[in-house]
Amino acid sequence: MLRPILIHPDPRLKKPASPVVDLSDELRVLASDMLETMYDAPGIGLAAPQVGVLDRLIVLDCEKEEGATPRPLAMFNPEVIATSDETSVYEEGCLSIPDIYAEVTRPAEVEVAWMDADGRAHQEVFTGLWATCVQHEIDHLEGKLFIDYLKPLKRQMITRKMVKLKRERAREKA
Ligand code: K1U
Ligand code: ZN
Repeated sequence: MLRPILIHPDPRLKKPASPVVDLSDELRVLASDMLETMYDAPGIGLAAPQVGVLDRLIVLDCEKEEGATPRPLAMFNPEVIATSDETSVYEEGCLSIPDIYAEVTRPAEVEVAWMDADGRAHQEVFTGLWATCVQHEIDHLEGKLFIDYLKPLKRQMITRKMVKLKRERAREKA
């Protein structure tokens, strides 16, 4: 089932999410819905707070090249356990901030630990777009958006644009 994606500004996008303690079927359904919603958007990642659920769950698949084998990942309680000193700059976007892109500098490599939908523990080093995306998604779990890395004036301009967009969308719906 597709879930509606919250648009910034929304208080649910600014709150830290809670650790997942019990892996319930409800959470497995949420992970599957989030992957469906991410592919439909289309996007390469999605965090539970973006669909209004304040649990520490993210999904991602950065194999976006034509003909690449999909690699859908659902990560419960993801944690960055190591970062490289080397950084990389990527023009990021966000499904909660449509049609806005800006350069963000982050560690080029990150080691992430997480639990899968069956409760199995994983640990992996991510590089390239995977590293950028997994950090962007884990930020969502802390209530942090990529625009929080920008200068305040730029951030304010983007937020005003989003307020206008939300007003227009609400008017279209009525
Ligand atoms: O978290 C999100 O809102 C999803 C976001 C993830 C992301 C993108 C770029 C850098 C870091 C994190 C997106 O997926 S935005 C859409 C997007 O990047 C994309 C869409 C279709 C094809 C390829 C990329
Ligand atoms: Zn985002």
